[in-house]
Amino acid sequence: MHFSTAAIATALLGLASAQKVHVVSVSSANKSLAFYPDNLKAAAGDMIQFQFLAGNHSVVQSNFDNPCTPIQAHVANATGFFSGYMNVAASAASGQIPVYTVEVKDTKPLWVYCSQGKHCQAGMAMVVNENTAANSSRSLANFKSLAAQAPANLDPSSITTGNGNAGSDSSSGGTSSSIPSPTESFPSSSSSLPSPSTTPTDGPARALGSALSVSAWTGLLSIAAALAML
Ligand SMILES: *[C@@H]1O[C@H](CO)[C@@H](O)[C@H](O)[C@H]1NC(C)=O
Ligand SMILES: *[C@@H]1O[C@H](CO)[C@@H](O)[C@H](O)[C@H]1NC(C)=O
Ligand SMILES: *[C@@H]1O[C@H](CO)[C@@H](O)[C@H](O)[C@H]1NC(C)=O
Ligand SMILES: *[C@@H]1O[C@H](CO)[C@@H](O)[C@H](O)[C@H]1NC(C)=O
Ligand SMILES: [Cu+2]
Repeated sequence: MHFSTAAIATALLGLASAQKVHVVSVSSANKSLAFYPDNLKAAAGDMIQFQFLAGNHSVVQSNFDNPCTPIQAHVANATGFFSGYMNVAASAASGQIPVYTVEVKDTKPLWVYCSQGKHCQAGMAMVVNENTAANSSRSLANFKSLAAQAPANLDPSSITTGNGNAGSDSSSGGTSSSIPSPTESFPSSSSSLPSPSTTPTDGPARALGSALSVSAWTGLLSIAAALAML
């Protein structure tokens, strides 16, 4: 079967217009332990693209009540997302930065932290679709307060669950060797979509039909394109 280039382009445009990409910077040139922004709203179907700008960080999904711990440690059948550790220096040599993109499945709050060292406790935590109208306790400020007291900062490789979903997915890893490379296929503005011509890497967080379900992929973005977004 044949598809014309025009037909494919039309299909891609349709996809791009349906989804918004929210860019979140992970750390910054000053090596801060923070996400920018750390509190954002996203619609169902939107994408959140984490761009790793410095250091060696990760993004991991937790729930509100158990910060600095992967969600699957506390929520039955949840798999949660985990970017793996993204070492920026390793990619800089090739003029690229690591990116990790998740698709937002619904508008329920998504709680996110970095599992490196004690970064989570230090405040490297964020929320998508905070909903203090539903429960005023569940604010980003309270999440960070809870995180500051968390006894440990865990990634999925250091927990066990009863449902077989534990463990980091090594194929999602944070090293540039495991990441699809095409720089030209990523958006040059935050309103466009990473091109499907990039081979998506299955993230560890596929399954789950729950509210927090996301699909995730890992890639590299050319630094020039990234700067254009900032
Ligand atoms: C670090 O950089 C971020 C992003 O540009 C900025 O918002 C923040 O204020 C900076 N922090 C310090 C301590 O300079
Ligand atoms: C990045 O951090 C992870 C977790 O601490 C560590 O295992 C890995 O060796 C680090 N990568 C580099 C290149 O330092
Ligand atoms: C988790 O999955 C198992 C097996 O599919 C199912 O029996 C169980 O009800 C699920 N638990 C929750 C809380 O969804
Ligand atoms: C609001 O959230 C807090 C923290 O998770 C929880 O302890 C409390 O039970 C929640 N309140 C309601 C009414 O669900
Ligand atoms: Cu970090």
